[in-house]
Amino acid sequence: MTKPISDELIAEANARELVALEEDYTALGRKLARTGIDIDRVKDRIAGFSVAVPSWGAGRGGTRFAKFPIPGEPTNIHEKLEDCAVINQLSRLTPRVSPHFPWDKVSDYKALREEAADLGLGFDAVNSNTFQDQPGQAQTYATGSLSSTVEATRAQAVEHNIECIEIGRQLGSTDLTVWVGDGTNFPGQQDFARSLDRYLEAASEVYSALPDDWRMLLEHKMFEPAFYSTVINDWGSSILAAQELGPKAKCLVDLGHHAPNVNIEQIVARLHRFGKLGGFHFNDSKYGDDDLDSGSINPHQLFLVFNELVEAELNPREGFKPSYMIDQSHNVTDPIESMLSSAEAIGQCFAKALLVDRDALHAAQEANDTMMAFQALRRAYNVDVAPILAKARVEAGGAIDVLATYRASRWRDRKAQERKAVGLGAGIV
Ligand SMILES: [Mn+2]
Repeated sequence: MTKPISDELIAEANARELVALEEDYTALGRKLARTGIDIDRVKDRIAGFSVAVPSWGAGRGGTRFAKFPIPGEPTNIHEKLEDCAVINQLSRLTPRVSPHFPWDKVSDYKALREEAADLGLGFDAVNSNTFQDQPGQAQTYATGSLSSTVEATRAQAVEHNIECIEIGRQLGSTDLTVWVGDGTNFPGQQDFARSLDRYLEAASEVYSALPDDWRMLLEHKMFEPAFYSTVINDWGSSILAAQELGPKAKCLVDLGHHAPNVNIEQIVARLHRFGKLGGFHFNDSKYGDDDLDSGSINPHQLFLVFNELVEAELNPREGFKPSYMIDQSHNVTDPIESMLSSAEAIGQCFAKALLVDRDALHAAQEANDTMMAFQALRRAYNVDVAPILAKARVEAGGAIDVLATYRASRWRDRKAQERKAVGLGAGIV
C-alpha cells in the first residue's frame, strides 16, 4: 500500500500531542460517565463513521466570476486520488472518493480501482454531468437535459447516465447521483408540468438500467444555474419523483440547496419517514449558496441534522443506508485543509448527536416539557468532543492535529514541484 505521508512524520507529530490528548480524553470520559455514557463506545462509533470526499473537491473551486488556482493542485483523477488519500490518511474519516463523469474519465477503470485501493481508497456514488456540454457532443444541454424538449437531447442524457452506471460497476460503486441543472430563467419559458413529465420519463429509463443492488440518488436544487425555476427544485419534487421511479430511487439532501433558513433537519425526518432518505452532500452556506465549508457557518444545524439521523437509526425504515459526502467549493483555501476541517466538523456533529440522552429527550417530549427537551439537545451540543475524534484517529494511524501534521508534511509545496500548473479559468469545477 502506498502512503502519501510517511508514518514516521505522523508518529513524530502525534508524540508531541499524545500526553495532552490522554489527559483530555480521560477527563471527558469521567464527565460523560457521570451521565451514564461510555466514552469508548462513542469513540467506536466514530471509528466506524465515514464521509466520502468528491474528486472535484480536491481542486480549487471557483465562482462564475473567477477561479484562483494554487501551485500543486491536482489536474487529473490520479493526482486527485493522491490528495484524497492524504485526507484519509490523516483524518481516517474519508476512505471513499465520489467521482464525476466525464471529468474523471480514464481508459482503464479496473486499473483506476486498483490505483485507489493501493492508496487505501474505494469509490462512492458516481455523479453524472448533464449540466454542461462536452467537446464533440451531438446535442446541447443549453435548454435542458433529462427534461429537454428535444428527444435526442433526452436520449443523450439517458445514455450518459447509463454509461456512468457501467463505469461505477467497474469501480465498485453502488449509487448513481443525478443532479440536473434543468430549469428556466423566465416566467413562461417552460411548462412546469410538461418539463417534469419529460424528466420523469427519461429518469425512468436510467432507473431501469440500475443493477439490483444500486440506488439512484436524486439531488434537488432550488436555483442555479437556472434562476427562475428548476425542474427538481425542492424535497417535495424530489420525493414525488423518487416515489414514482421506484424503491431504488432515493432523495439526496445537499445542505446548500434550500431556501435560506429552511428547516433541513425536519426534511431529513420527513424523507426518512417515507423510506426515501438516500444521503447527504455536506457543505454550509450563509445566503443561498452551496459552497462554504461544512460546519463553518451553522454547526448547530449540522448537529440537528445528525440528531435526526441518530433518531432514524432507532426507528429504521426500509433501506435506511444514508450515504455521506462532502460537496463544497474551496475557493480560497487549500482543498485538502478544507476537507480535513470539514470531515472533522461532520464527525464532531455526529459524536455530539450520539451524546444526546435519548431517554431524557423522549420523556420530555412525551411530557411536553419543552425546556428539558431542548436542554437534552443543548447539553450534548455543548460538549467539546474533539478528544473523542482525535483518539479514534490516532488509534487508526491518523494524526491527532490533522492540519498541523499536514502542514509539517509540506505536501502542497512538494506537489507544486511535480505537478503541472493549472491554467486560469472561470467557473465552478
Ligand atoms: Mn451537491
